[in-house]
Amino acid sequence: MPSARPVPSALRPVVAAAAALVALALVAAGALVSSLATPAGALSPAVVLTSDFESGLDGWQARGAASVSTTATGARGAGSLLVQDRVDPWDGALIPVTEIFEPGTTYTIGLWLRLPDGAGTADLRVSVQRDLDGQPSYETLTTVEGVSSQWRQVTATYTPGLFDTASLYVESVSSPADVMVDDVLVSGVRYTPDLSLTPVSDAVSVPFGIAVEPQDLLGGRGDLLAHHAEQITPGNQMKPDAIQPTEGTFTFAAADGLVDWAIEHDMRVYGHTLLWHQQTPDWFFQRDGAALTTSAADQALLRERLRTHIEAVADHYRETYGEYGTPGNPIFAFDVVNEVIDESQPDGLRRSEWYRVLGPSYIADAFRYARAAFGPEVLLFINDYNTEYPDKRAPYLRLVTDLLAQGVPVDGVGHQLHVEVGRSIPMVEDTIEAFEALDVTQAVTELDVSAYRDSGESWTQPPADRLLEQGYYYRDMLAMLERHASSFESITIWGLEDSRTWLRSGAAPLLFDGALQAKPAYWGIVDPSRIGATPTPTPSVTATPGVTPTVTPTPSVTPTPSVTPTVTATPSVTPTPADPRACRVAYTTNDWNTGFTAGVRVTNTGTSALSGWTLTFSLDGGQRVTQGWSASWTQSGARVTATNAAWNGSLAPGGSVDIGFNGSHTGSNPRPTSFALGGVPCAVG
Ligand code: 9MR
Repeated sequence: MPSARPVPSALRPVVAAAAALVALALVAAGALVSSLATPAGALSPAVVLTSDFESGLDGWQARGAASVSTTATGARGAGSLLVQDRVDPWDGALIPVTEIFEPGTTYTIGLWLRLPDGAGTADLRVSVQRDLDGQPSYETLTTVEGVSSQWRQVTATYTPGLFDTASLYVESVSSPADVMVDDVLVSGVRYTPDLSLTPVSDAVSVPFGIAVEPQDLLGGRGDLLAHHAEQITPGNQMKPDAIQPTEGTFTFAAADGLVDWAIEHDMRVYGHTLLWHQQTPDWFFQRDGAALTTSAADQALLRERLRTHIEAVADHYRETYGEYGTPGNPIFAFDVVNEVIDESQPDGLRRSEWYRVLGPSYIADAFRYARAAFGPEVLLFINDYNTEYPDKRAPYLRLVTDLLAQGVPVDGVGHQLHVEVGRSIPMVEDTIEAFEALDVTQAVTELDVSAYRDSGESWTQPPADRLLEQGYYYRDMLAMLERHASSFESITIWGLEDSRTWLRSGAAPLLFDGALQAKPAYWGIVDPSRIGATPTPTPSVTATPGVTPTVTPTPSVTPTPSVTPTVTATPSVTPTPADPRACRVAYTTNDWNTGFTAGVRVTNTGTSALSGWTLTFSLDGGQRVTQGWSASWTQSGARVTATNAAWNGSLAPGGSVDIGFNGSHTGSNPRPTSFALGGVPCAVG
């Protein structure tokens, strides 16, 4: 089956280079790595575009104010494309790809870039403009920093969403320097999922959902989604910036595309989100361009904007699909407020613009407006991340308890569960149990499990043993959630397949790889026997050295009891005469562009109980701790100190405590290499 449109006859395939690019695309998609993956059938890589500029412009044109011509100097052969007369960063060179690209197919784009001699350096971008229903969208495929007069080879992958017209282009971040382009080669691969696999929704007793973007509905991705999920959450399309970019202008097209698809596939929709501190346009918090104050008039204005926004969303979906709770309308739940907790604040509430202008009252108001607008059939959720950590759990629980006591219509509590392999599952269960005491339902709203334990790890694809470990983690997490199934309205995973995660490349946090094939993570949920038993006992078992020598059972060979005492004597097994003050630290992080969440598990591997402890380590890459939990955190230069909270100071031999923090970094996030507990160096790992 051809994976993309035929190569225009004018374009000559460059077979070796194409094969290399396709191989790259497959590695990026994980197709060559996951040993448990069903073979990625029906892969049909095809070169869809080549331009070597040796006999003309090969269909390339000027974009914006620029002019284009060919030069005699090529990256490898003779000839390249020269872009001149640029004024703005978006002026450049483009090639129309309307007839070349197909929505939902994954393309690998390779090209060479440089600046002319003497032009200094510039940060360049390879981008795509897609126009749909008269609305342009601009997507950066890759940014190439510091391009000089040396040729640089660039590779990017890209999966277009729907478009009426589309163009591939080269631009810059800011400099209008002249640019040279050569040897452009684009190949496409259409991946085909295995639809004979058991749907995840059949294996999970709670309604199972996946968060999606419009690209996830197309081609093989759409087939995969329809096969495994029974509800979707729009990843970005229902956020305030998507729905009301300027005051009074409502744009529902992208969100409606997702809802229409859900209806066609008999699925429910979980709405996300009516209020957030991110992805909310500035105009919400301004009057005539100036920041709103806390005056009664400004407070009334912001409250009115909140009410208007919520009503507009509710009215739109009622008018379009019928009353909520009737068969035509699939929206059954909505995140009303997202991420309003900040455990480092005395009142536990985030200091957002909402809070600055309105104080804490906006939360109850949002729920009341939502109930009035949506009616009783839509479940109203509060949603947050890191809710498993005790320091976050406490203010979350307090807030929901207070809201319920005031009669505020909160129906459900969401736990995002953006975690990494190894984050404590018992801690998650403790949070679930804490909320089971309240009159609310619960949902896992954004589960994903990064394969990276910390920011020191980096790879194109996780090693096979880590993917297996991730499979065990999903298995254990879902098994725990199943024990609480009656407390849950739904369980949603934040993304369909690894190539489209919000996490950094290589995190591979989802159930399917970029080639749409099942990973061990899928089998961990659907049929754990396919990934075998956990190979080694979990580290906490080894923490009690006195217990280890129960290697005794050999006596069956010689039943004479006299043999036994010699067995017990194996003192060499017991680690050196018990150290009263030994410790071990496991440090994991979940990274994004400029920030990270770190989980730190401290285990007392010594023989004496601690009452009160202090952990020290260094962040040597300029990282800053922005917010910590389950300990009192301070930072001086690179040195970070965490001192126990009032409730977790006692640490028995073999006992562990989980603490953590959010941090910022500026591009690199090296992990700390040494930790000390009360000044005593700890084992790491
Ligand atoms: O998945 C979303 C990603 O595409 C956006 O760039 C990002 C912007 O803030 O938001 C992501 O979704 C977030 C969700 O809305 C709330 N919880 C955290 C999610 C991951 O950042």
